[in-house]
Amino acid sequence: MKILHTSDWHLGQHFMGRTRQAEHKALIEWLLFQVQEHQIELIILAGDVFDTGAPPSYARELFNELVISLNQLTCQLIVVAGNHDSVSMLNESKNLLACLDVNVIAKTLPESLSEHILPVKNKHGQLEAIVCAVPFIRPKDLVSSKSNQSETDKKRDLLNQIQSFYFDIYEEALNLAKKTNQDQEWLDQQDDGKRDDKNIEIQKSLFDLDVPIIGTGHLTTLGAKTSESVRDIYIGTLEAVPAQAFPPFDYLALGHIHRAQVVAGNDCQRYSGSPICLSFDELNRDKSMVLLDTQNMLNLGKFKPQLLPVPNFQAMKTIRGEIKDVLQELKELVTQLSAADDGKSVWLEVKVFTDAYLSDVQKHIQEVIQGSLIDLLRVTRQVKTQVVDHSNQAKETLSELSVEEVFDRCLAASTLGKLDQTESEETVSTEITELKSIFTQCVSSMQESVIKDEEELAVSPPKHDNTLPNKQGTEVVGGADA
Ligand SMILES: [Mn+2]
Repeated sequence: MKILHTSDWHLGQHFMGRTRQAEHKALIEWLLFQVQEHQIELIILAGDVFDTGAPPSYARELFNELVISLNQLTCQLIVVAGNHDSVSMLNESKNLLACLDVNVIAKTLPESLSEHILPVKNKHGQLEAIVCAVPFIRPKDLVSSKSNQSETDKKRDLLNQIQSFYFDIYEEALNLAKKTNQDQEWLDQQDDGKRDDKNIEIQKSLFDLDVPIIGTGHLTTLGAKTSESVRDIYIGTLEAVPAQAFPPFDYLALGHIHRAQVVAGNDCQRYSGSPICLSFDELNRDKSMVLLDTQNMLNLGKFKPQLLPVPNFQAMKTIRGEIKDVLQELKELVTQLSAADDGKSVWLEVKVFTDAYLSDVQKHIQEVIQGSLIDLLRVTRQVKTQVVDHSNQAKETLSELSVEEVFDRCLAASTLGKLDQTESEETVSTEITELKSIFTQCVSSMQESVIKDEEELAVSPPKHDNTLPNKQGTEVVGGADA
């Protein structure tokens, strides 16, 4: 049986003012062709089906049409929710979709693990795989947070909870696989006596041995390479889950990271990546889906994942450099496009290294691309004199600098200070001013509370009753945490 792993479709994405409707439509058409071509019987969509919790109607319509077409092709679909998906929105049609061979798992249910275990049968009703369908984990679904826990303890607790959740599901899946093995043994015993050969053969094949167990997840694993469009997700305070936290699935179908990659060097733990570029920094990376064949399990004892390259449905390009080089490259691109004469547009991002104002730069670019098929989506500028001179700072020590000076240095070193941004310079300078004023307020309120503490210590007699809450102290701790 052929199984396809994909993720991060982000149906309904609005990309810098452009719709992805045409691309997603083309993607689904391509996918349906692949289903027929490779006789795919199951698709696992590992989260972020939709870009938002309230996707536009056309995105829902596309998804519904896909469901109908897959059903006609007797291809099953398993969808787990990602961090972009709304649990309630996906659950709305869960029961309806179940009638069409689509399993939707939107929420982690530690109290009913069996909900996450999906036996997958082929067209002939034989068990081919067991899928442990785990969506994006929201910590409140797993843990009840304890008060007075340090960040480190919280992280450790959460990681343990995630790990046990995965292992509990895996164990349940193993039991299901074992149960089918026991049934197999029982059938083997029947072989000794007289039996109806044909019937036994059919029954035996129903309980195939060594059924592969496939896991899913929508999270960041340690060391995974992200891209601009990936919204950082923290499961509570946990920024990444180590690969060792997962049970030994025969295949782990991951979502969330848009660059296709294997995890921890294991060919059978993979991010399929998004099928279309969701940000400019995903360009020049081949987009693909992962094809699995349960036949591999019988022949090799493990899966041998194959990549299905996804065609590019919308040309996108980034041009970067000094303004004169950028303009030159643009002119060449305009000539190329008019020669190709296929009516296909190019979505363009320009990064200029310059000290000039952005509006001037934009004007020059617009002049060159006017009337062409180039659709300019974003211009950013990188200030040439950005390299910070550290020579004078080398001899400085922290104690020589004021608190405000340290903060200014931090700002200068941050992305805000680097001015490589989409917003105008005015927005950025307003942001910097605001940040500085918030920082000054924080510092002065901290200084005030320190003074108050010192005054209290000087005035009040030594404490006798330790059980009395110290309001002042609580506030200081709260302030430091925030
Ligand atoms: Mn995503």
